[in-house]
Amino acid sequence: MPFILQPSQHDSFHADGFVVVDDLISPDKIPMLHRAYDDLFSGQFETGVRPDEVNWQQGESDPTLSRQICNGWKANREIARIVLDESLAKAIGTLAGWSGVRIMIDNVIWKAPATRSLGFHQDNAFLSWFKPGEIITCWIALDDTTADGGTIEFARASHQWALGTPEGEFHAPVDYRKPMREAAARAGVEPEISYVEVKAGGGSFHHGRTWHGSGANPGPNPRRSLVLHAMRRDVEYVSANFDQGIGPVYSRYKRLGDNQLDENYFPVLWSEDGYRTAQIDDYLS
Ligand SMILES: O=C(O)CCC(=O)C(=O)O
Repeated sequence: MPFILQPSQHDSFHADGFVVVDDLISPDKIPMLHRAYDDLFSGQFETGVRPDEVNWQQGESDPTLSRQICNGWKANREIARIVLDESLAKAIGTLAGWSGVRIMIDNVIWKAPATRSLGFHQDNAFLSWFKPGEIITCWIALDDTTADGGTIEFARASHQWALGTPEGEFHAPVDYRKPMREAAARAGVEPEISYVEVKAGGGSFHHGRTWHGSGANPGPNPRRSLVLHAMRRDVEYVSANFDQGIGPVYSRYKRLGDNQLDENYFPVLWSEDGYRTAQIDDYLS
């Protein structure tokens, strides 16, 4: 069933900078996504393509760090079926008022038991390599989540604070909320933290300026999430900023002759006029 946001959920998103939702994906998809996570983090790439960022591998990496891979969709079609979904992209487009939506990147995250935190950040702070450098994110829990199990957390209404520059560590900072607290102080507000506590398959949408991060997972259960970071269809490369944020990785897909993003690497998922990158369906079948 395609996912649809209700008007009250739009209102929450605009007031708070995020909205928590149930049933982004159906529960019967969860076991195969768990198997896809096992494959990706043990170096088995179903399509033969290595994801753009592989930040953790079984047997090689620190077991206390959160496992992270970016653009798992290129390596595994179970991941691709979720993050290239048209209805999630349409929900993002209607929340943002965009007439078309591309995937910027996905984020495949696995907080195993006894893993450390992920630092608070604003996504848009890493995006000056394209313009407009703005994204909206759909975060999907693949396990039931709890506040004390390292779920994602948001600083309410922090999308109204100033856009900062990238600061602090993403993986396992000593004080994972510190950059957010400093930003709150600059904004002159006391931060109010809200946790995404949902059943597997639920999750959230958040604005690219909303401060978010996640605490340690001290408990016995894994906390896996699949994240769709989406951009406007009409974005363009800004080559002067290719060394900023995650630009060094994703500028490698720039075409020689122009600043348009290539749909093979940043497919269009949904458009008001009905356009969607045609090759997606061949890829998924
Ligand atoms: O899943 C998480 O804990 C954080 C994800 C996140 O911050 C992101 O994808 O930008």
